[in-house]
Amino acid sequence: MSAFPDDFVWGVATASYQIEGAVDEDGRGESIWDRFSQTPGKILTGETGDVACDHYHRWREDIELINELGVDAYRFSIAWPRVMPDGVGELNQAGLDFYDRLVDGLLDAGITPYPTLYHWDLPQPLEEEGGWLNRNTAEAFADYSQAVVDRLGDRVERWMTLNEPWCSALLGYSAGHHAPGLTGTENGLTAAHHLLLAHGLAVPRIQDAGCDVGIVLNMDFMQPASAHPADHAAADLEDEKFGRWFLDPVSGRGYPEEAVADYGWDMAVVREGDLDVIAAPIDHVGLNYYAIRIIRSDLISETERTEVVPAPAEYTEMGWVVAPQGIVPLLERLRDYGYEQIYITESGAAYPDEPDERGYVDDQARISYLDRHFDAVAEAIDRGVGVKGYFVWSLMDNFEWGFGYSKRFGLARVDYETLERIPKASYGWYRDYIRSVQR
Ligand code: IFM
Repeated sequence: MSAFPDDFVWGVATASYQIEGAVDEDGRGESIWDRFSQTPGKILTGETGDVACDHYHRWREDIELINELGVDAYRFSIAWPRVMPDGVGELNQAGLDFYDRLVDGLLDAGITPYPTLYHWDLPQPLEEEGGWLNRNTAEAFADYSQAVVDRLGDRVERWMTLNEPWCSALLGYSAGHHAPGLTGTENGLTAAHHLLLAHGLAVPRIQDAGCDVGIVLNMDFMQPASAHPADHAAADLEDEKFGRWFLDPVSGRGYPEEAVADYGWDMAVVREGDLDVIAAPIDHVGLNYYAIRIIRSDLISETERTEVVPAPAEYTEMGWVVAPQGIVPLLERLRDYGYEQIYITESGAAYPDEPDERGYVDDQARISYLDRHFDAVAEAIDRGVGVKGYFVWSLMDNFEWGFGYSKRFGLARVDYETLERIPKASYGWYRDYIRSVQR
């Protein structure tokens, strides 16, 4: 018998800038990712999301692709600059119309829409005012969210505010690997706080419209390299700086103290009442899970390590460690924090797919990855975790941020010359898997 309950939601996920293209059409404004990807040297391959998968024009075909997969739900994101080109003020009705048609098309096909309001494509005019370093951006996000929910909330029940704010803040404003490409720890932490504030301000607005809302956090399981207490302490600290930096404040626990001390953060941007706003009760939480990280303390030498964890045997093309079991403690933590409605909002893998002459990819490695991760989630459910759904990343190959189109996560291959979508072996496998567990 399947461990997955009858109402378990099987889905696939994408994000606006990664698939839509049509960056200049129908009144869409510029986003920080347009600016960043068009700046020489920022994207490994020199590519942009100008065309991407051309989903903006091919959305009907994509709904077909989702429908034939037999999933219950589709997670996508709304492009803020398509809906509100300046980031504040006037709405672009043509942009809203696009998502309106998409939602109706999904519902007609019996697929439940799970939109995310922010998957990294901030309107460039807001960046000119400081972007996420500017507290006003948080207010702007709440206004934008309300405008979208006012239009779609009669048909969309479940919303996500932010996708992976760690990436927006730390990769975008601290490491410079993502748009807008700024650097400095202080910048990253300021951006993180304003992102969290944006989430907290948007939550009651969305709930007041009668909808459910949550946030999507990325978490890796931090595996100590050995039984040595120093490795354990290093893993705990890394965990605080990554997943818990966002999970704890959202859950009413404030910022993790050891990480605050380690950063030497003065918290000057945290105003009175902010932490209460950020802790606004949410209806569900999304976990994006890809890998574990093996953490070694640099305070001890190799000879001091006993009971060493074996070196990882398996990696994806991103260089991420394949470790399905790592999802279980993360899910148990979410349960222990009091969450009863948990979604795996992303999980999947990039592999060096090799198409045959017809473009077909026999991606057994991806099938094995998914199969083992589904088993791990089933185990977490057996242990009493309220996992309600699983969205595979991704429906189709797409623009993988700083890596351009060089990394492929799709269940369907995209031929970037013709923009044809060609289902891979994993697409058929996932379809059959869903049928088998739903029987
Ligand atoms: O492609 C990304 C997605 O946009 C956010 N989560 C991780 C994926 C793979 O890197």
